[in-house]
Amino acid sequence: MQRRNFLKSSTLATAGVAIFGSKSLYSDDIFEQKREFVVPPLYEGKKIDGKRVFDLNLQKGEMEFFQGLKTQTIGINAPFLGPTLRASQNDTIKVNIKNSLGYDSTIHWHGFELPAKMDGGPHQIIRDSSIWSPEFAIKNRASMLWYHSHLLHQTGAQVYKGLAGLFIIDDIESQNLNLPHEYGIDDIPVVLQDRNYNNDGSFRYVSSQQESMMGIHGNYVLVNGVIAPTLRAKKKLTRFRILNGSNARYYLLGFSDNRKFQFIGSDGGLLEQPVALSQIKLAPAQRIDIVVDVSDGKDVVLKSYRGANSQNMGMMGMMMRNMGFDREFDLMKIKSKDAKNSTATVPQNLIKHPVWDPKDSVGVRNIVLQMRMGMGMMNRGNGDDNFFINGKSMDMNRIDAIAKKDTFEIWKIINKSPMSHPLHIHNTQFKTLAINGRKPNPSESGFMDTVSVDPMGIVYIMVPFRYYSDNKVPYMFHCHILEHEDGGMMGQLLVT
Ligand SMILES: [Cu+2]
Repeated sequence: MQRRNFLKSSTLATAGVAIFGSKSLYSDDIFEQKREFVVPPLYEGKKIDGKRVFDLNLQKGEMEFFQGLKTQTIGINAPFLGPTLRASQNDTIKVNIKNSLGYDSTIHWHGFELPAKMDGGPHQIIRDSSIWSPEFAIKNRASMLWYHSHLLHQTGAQVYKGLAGLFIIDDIESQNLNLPHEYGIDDIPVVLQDRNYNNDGSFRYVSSQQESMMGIHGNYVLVNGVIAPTLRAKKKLTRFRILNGSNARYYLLGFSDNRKFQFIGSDGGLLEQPVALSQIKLAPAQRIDIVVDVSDGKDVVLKSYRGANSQNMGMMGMMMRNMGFDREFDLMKIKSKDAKNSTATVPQNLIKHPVWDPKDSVGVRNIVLQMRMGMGMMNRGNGDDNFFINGKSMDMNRIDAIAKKDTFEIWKIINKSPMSHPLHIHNTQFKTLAINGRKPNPSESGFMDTVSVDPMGIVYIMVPFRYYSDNKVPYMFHCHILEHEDGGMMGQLLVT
């Protein structure tokens, strides 16, 4: 079969013939299918008794990622993924989540500062056919957060099948900035997720020792659930809020003509000032908020450049590069010949960040990330875990850290393994103090809930714990390579 016709055929050829195994599909051909860009539906809930109420249903579904081939999926109010929820700072939200999956699940509010029992982690299981209704006031500033399954040992598999969605928070400060902000018009959400498929079109999840070690890396990248879509830009100034919703893959994002974009926001919200960049690395679970000028009317491709995995060392790094993980590849095309003039702008000053002095922290907490390499990697869960924080793998019955509410801690995250790990801490938006002995540059100075630590690297972050305490129910902190999280690289944090 000619490779350029591969995507057109109704059956998937051998696993080796896929975008990362076949360079030709990465040339001009990947957009041949002319798939339209899909904007996830916006869901702003209903105001009931002063609360913003959302009704979500975790359900089974079916998708046709490839013409004529059905893929069994799961989603939220949809066959795959969920709606973009939207609310404002200071809103109290209530989310009625019905589980119609036929098995247990959870929904975690990634990036939110919220009460521990509303967090949706492994302790807040939503049993099959039951409803869980978390309720909390939104404390976070304007930002794009997300929600996803967080069931112990099952997070990777459930997110892979589709249990994830976006959450946009607005605030008055950001609304006064005149940034592009019309959802789906000039403010475009982008969820990047790589997937593997079997010949019958079904998802192929972890099936080798290598995949459980490195995390699953798919041969196809879905953009809001669509492979290589084309977006027709409506405005000459277009904002993209991009989530790396992949289980394990890092991206080095940029545009095919190397055009610069304005990087305006990170995980937890806007930066103080925009930073002009032509490439930016995005680790699993991280988000970026960027504004791109498409007034030249030319087609341009959002792509991932070589170097996304260049930090990985030794045998691990070599293996990842040999498997083509570090290849450059296209994600989506942007056509802008019909884009209209925009009245939005990117101001020189965005918002003010509070000044956090490391001297105001109560101390330094060491977090050592380690993994066991080699044979036995396929054994999952129940004491066979291969991933560790401070020498221990996740145990729901053990509290690993106790922090005090209304304090700052400095976390010294030490990676003693040959691959990068994106460490995520629940219930906080922190700031980076130092990366491998250097100060963060302006593009690394935003609010984050997930920070990537290079192999054998050390990152210092300053972590606030605010608003809520609970003497019993912990929050999680963990690697957001979901196969590592499920394999034990997770700990429990009590904020008292
Ligand atoms: Cu990891």
